[in-house]
Amino acid sequence: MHTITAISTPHGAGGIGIIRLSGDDAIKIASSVFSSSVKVEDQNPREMYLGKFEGENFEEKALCVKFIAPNSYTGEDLVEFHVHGGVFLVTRVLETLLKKGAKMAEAGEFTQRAVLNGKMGLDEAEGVADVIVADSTASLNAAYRQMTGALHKKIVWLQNEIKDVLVNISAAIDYPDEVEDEVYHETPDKIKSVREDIERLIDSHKSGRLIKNGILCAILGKPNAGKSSLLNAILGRERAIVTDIAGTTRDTIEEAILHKGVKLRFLDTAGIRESEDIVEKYGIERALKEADGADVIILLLDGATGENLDELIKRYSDKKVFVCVNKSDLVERKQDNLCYISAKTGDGVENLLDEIIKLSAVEDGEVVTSARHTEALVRAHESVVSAEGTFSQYTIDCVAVDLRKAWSALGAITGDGAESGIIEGVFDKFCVGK
Ligand SMILES: Nc1nc2c(ncn2[C@@H]2O[C@H](COP(=O)(O)OP(=O)(O)OP(=O)(O)O)[C@@H](O)[C@H]2O)c(=O)[nH]1
Ligand SMILES: [Mg+2]
Repeated sequence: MHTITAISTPHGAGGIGIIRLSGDDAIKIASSVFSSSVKVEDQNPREMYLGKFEGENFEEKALCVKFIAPNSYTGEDLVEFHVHGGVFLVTRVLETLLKKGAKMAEAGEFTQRAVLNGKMGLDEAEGVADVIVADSTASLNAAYRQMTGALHKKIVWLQNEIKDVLVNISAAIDYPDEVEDEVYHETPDKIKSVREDIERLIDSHKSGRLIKNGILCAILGKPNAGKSSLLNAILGRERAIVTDIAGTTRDTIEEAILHKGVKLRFLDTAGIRESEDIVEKYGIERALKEADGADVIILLLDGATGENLDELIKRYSDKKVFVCVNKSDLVERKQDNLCYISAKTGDGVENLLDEIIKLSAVEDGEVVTSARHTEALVRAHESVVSAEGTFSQYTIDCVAVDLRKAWSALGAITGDGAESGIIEGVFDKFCVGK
């Protein structure tokens, strides 16, 4: 493959800048610009050498490390230069390598080559991208597991199960007298077990999505219920304006925290009531609209006055709704069946956060965090369900057609047999240099 190059460290001044070269001419190009006590060709792979990088009208003291195919990130010959992390310098190094014949790498092209060279599956490459953008312990851990092949193994295992059934079916078609009974006996159970595993993976996406994107919680309630006070109590700082005037908050305010390694995003909203004030009306419309996109609704009641929020509970019946009575510090007689908090004293707030993060808890096994993977799993599921239906109604070779479809749908996850359009689409989202 032609040799590509890119700056792999972020754009900006830093301690070091790393420029990568990968492809057939990587060693040759590196050798033409870098000199040390040992020529690049003779250097030991994976060992750093201190030497001189010589560009047009400049020199730099640099470290060089080479990797020889297939033992590199891309599976090709790969060289990295570690230089001082000045924007001007790093860019000059890149320009030098381009002049020497390397081509500028596209976004994610190093990882794309790793996939094409069989160093990792498509899903593992997506895990790499997720590790880079992870912003919570939970999302980082999920991305790490995906990058190191946990989901990959599961998908390959499912594909092998399907392949086994397909082999049996073709044996049954070719030698009907010898194997057919056995196949008829075993096949439904095997297909059922594949279907159940796929269902579990699809279900895990509910938690996976929350782990990856954070759990969006909209705080809703009547004016003065204490919504902004609750946001401030959660953040531990005075982010939103709090007054005893009903209708203080107009615009929605979003802020995020990490609670026990999980990212929680909170939306403080305008208090819901009938209003003639045009600005407040807009605020209320916005509150309801943004809450429609939330994962969790925290319905806050004012414990000091008591009120009815049935209408809101009905509107969000398809979501996880936590109904909380605020201002517990003012409530004398508490009812057993209600959840009390106090935004003022902080009472019950930690408990509420604990309850919210339980939504992202994964029972066991692998968790699917990607919408692309879920979509492929849904397609695989449809075909497996159809195979089950076909098995009971028609001949066994029809089952094979459906199972082949399921096998291919699973392959789109790992990249095994995936069309090039799918693979390119995945790498569009990567950064240059990865
Ligand atoms: N005693 C007590 N007062 C509270 C508590 N939470 C909020 N308050 C008071 O209730 C009043 C309204 O609080 P806000 O946080 O502004 O209420 P809000 O729901 O954001 O109101 P709007 O923005 O108008 O919709 C303020 O005077 C707060 O100090 C609480 O837990 N205990
Ligand atoms: Mg408010």
